[in-house]
Amino acid sequence: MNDAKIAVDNTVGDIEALKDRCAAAAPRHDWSRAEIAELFNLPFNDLLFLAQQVHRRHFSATQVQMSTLLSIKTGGCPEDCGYCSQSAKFDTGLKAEKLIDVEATLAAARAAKANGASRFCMGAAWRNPKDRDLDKICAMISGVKALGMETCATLGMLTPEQARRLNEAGLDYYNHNLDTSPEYYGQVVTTRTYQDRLDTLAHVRDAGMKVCCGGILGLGEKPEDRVGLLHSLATLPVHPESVPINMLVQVKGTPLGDSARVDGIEFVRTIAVARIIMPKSMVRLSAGREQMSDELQALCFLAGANSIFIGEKLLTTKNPEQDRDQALFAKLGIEAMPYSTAEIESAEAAQ
Ligand code: SAM
Ligand code: DTB
Ligand code: SF4
Repeated sequence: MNDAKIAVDNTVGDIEALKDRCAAAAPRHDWSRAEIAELFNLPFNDLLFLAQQVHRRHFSATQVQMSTLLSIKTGGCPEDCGYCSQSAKFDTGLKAEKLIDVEATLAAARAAKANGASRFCMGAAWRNPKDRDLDKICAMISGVKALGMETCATLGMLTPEQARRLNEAGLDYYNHNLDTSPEYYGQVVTTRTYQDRLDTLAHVRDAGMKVCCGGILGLGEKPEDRVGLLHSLATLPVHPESVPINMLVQVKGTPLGDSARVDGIEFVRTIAVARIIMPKSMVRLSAGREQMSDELQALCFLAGANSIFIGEKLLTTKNPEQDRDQALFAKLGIEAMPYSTAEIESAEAAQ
């Protein structure tokens, strides 16, 4: 039994019937918080068995999609996200840098491809991009695309017109996280609202791009907030094709730098519930792998995570070294998901 059961106001009734619905159903967009809480509350082995069934229905159980991140504009951000090394409001010792050159970005993308990444994600520490920066960003996107990689960017809030320009330049995915539940969001970020995030996600979708949207565990949230985050994601009109689940990387100098670490089993449960309720989405085991044991990562893959970041750096913090990752993949029999498979599967996720 799970010791830390989540209180459910409105029980869903027959748990066996809920399990059957999860195992059989096409993607649903009408999940209730009570159903999601009941999934979190399942005995761990039942939850993982269910997640495996759902995972194997839609994906190869041994293939993992691999992306590499690059910070193209670092630090000095006007936002106050309580977890972030890049906010100008906190003294984290990070050196701010201007938007880098197109050629430097393409060199990093070539290196990432040579190391086995099929997707290249460019991140900028902005509240929102300025229109004048977008020319350079669009040149980066079309250059990376021309290398035969999928493209992803995370640049903050977008207007509909900016989203349209990025789509035209060949951007496949836009990453914009909801981070936590709507109720807890204001404890983590005060310089923008949950609705601001949802608005940008709608602009990305309307422009025709795929959505990469997830959250962070370890922000001091309650288990109910993890239910609330997954509920927000799974009730979007279209499920995000990519759902990053980050474990907080504690950064000294940020308000959340000393927060309590998330229990590993609770983290795995969150991955498993995400897999079950968004069955066709890539669930990404994102930040925090550096601090995880091989065994914890193996449980995350068993729970249905099928996408990761490779490369020794995330944006500003450490990711596992290549040798450690390669040894782990060899031990687990994991192989890189081919680019074409990832493309087809993400197109299906949107159905
Ligand atoms: N400025 C843009 C924005 O906030 O949308 C893009 C960059 S931001 C670094 C991308 C995402 O990284 C955040 O939304 C957050 O979910 C995640 N992130 C940032 N710092 C993190 C940390 N210390 N640990 C885990 N995830 C983190
Ligand atoms: C996401 O959800 N995780 C990635 C990506 N989207 C951009 C970012 C993780 C950042 C971790 C902290 C850092 O390296 O600065
Ligand atoms: Fe800025 Fe993004 Fe960091 Fe928030 S998460 S402070 S918006 S870079």
